[in-house]
Amino acid sequence: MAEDRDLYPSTADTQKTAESGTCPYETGNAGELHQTPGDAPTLTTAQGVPVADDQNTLRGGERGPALMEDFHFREKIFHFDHERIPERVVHARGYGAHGYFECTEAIPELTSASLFQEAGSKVPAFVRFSTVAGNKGSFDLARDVRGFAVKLYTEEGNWDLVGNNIPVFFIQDPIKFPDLIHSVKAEPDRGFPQAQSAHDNFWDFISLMPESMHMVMWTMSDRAIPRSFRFMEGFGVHTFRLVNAEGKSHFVKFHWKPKLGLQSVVWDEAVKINGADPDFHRRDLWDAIRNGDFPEWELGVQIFDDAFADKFDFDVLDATKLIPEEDCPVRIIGRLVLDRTVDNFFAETEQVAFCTQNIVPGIDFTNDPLLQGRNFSYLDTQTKRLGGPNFTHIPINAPKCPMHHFQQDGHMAMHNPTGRANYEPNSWSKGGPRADPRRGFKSYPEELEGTKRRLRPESFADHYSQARQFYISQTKVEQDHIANGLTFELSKCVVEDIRLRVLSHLQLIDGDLAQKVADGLGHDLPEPATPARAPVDLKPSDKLSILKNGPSSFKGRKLGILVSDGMDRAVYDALVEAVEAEGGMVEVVAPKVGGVTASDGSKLAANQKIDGGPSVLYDAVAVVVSTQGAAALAGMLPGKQFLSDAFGHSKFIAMTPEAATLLEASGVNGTDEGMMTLRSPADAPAFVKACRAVRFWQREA
Ligand code: HDE
Repeated sequence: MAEDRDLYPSTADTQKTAESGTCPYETGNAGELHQTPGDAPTLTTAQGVPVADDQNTLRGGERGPALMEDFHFREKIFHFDHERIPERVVHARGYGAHGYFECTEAIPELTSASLFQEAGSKVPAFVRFSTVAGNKGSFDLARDVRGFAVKLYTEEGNWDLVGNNIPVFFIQDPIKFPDLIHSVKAEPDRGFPQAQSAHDNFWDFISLMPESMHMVMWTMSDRAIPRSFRFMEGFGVHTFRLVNAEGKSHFVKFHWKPKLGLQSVVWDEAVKINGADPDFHRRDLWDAIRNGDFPEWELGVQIFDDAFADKFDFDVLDATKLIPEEDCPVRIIGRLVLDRTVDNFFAETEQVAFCTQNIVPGIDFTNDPLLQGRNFSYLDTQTKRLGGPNFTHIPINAPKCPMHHFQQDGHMAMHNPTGRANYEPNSWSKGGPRADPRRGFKSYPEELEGTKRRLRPESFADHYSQARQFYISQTKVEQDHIANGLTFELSKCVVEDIRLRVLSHLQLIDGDLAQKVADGLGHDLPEPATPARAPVDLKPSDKLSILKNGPSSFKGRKLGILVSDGMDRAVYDALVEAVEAEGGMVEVVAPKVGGVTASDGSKLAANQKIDGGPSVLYDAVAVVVSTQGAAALAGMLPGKQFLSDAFGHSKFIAMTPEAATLLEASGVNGTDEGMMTLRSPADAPAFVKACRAVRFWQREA
């Protein structure tokens, strides 16, 4: 039998044979690169034929023509030619990781969904974070919404919660989605700009779609430039239903809350990070998981009923509106932990197919029109992107619970049941699976009535009140960033009428904001827009601000330490110790990647050479240098920028006294409480404690 298995290995075994194994560089066995053929598995063609020479094509004569019969060459090139699949039409650039979801509070009174029945029960999860507008090869820190798509492999099928890091959306009706996306993507005649909304087409569309004003306030805020996927919230956006075993339904909104608190970067930093490390977010996720610092989110639910929905100021089916947490608190019922990086980016992150229609018994849709429209789009787009209806056979998409159905054949069919019965009902004795009304999915029997019409309900008409609520809920620093974001984006619009049209909407949101943006653009304020319904004043909500929900420690953050030859090793060691005690990370930046020699003669390896490790890559910075080292760095542009940028981005900065020359050369005049001197190792803990606040915002004011 064992021999049979070797002769006819399963698909999984075949895949294993093709694995190249662990990289010898990672294991420190770089010598393995020069293995003799006897040490490694024999290279074969896809048909399993052993290959004798993978360096040279088959030729007629030494300098003669290549021969068509070279099946190894043709197969290799043919497969390479077909390696790419279409990128996602939106959310093309993304990064995924594996983990699990654990129920921390059972809610059987609200839902029969299997994953919420018992505190402590776990299901596997796969999460893909993404940007929306940019192509697959664009940069991570575009000003954009981030996708937060979660696939939970439950005992009763896959549940996909395909959310974003912003709790509302631009549009109310799915028929406008192609227009929205066309407007934000590269303009069709010129093929640019890439991965940005700062252009005429986007703002032209937005200014003609007042329903987008609330979402625009979010995308112009620092929510659209998160520091890390690990420090951002996720939202299901739509109102869904939870249905319990008795068939009773409650409305629900889903929230993912990062355990590390919220944090974003500032715009100038985002622009520079995109140059310094276009993969900043994916690298951050990879590094954190590989370092065992597993990112974690709490799953929260806002539960409400028809009575709440009826007295709520807005329509709970309108995806451009949120329900403030102060009005309906978020109840924490679980946690999501990402603890495993992907093994193969294409197989997992690229081929994962999220579909909003993937729900499980105990969860149901509402009549949110956007959600209903999405239910069509996701299944449709996967069929095209992954080449046919059998994308559920791909391991990352396959449920991890038993599956029995009569779907068959099609391109690349991997599940091919044996036996005669492939229809239902049938009269064969073991005629295959049957529907089970006791445990099968049942749609909530919501009563429906109405006339068939194309319309936008009156209850969707207020487009400005929640936009204003968002703005007044922000700190002064955040409000300034929103004004700056709008000013920057609109200044990239060539057509003045578009800028003025946006200003006419901003006046309905907040007069001061409109004035600031008008001043920034150098325009007089135009007449305010005429709203379909006059906005009302809503109470501010602290939960809408990032800075009011920031971290309480430096955990998960990174300190960049700029060092030079002759540096004080003890000060450096004390910094590392203090950061690690806090759960943070340290990266060493040096004039040369080979590292430096400290004053005590010890060697310190560097993670980055100074021009590859600008301060924008770090949450806070320290400069531990000798007098000569400081003078040498003061003569290098990246050395000076390390400090001037950290200062300009309101970061906490610590320096040994010898760094004075560099500080002066960097053009930073004077010091403030966000800058500290490291006179001895004993000063390190106080500095790291100060870093818990992440930024010294007083400097910006
Ligand atoms: Fe999506 N969206 N979307 N979207 N969306 C896609 O599906 C669509 C919307 C979201 O990491 C596509 O597989 C329509 C809201 C995420 O693979 C596509 C409408 C929210 C992802 C699609 C919306 C999202 C997508 C493209 C308006 C937040 C990435 C590739 C009715 C709640 C998933 C794909 C991943 C991807 C359609 C609006 C989130 C074309 C028609 C609202 C996170 O099917």
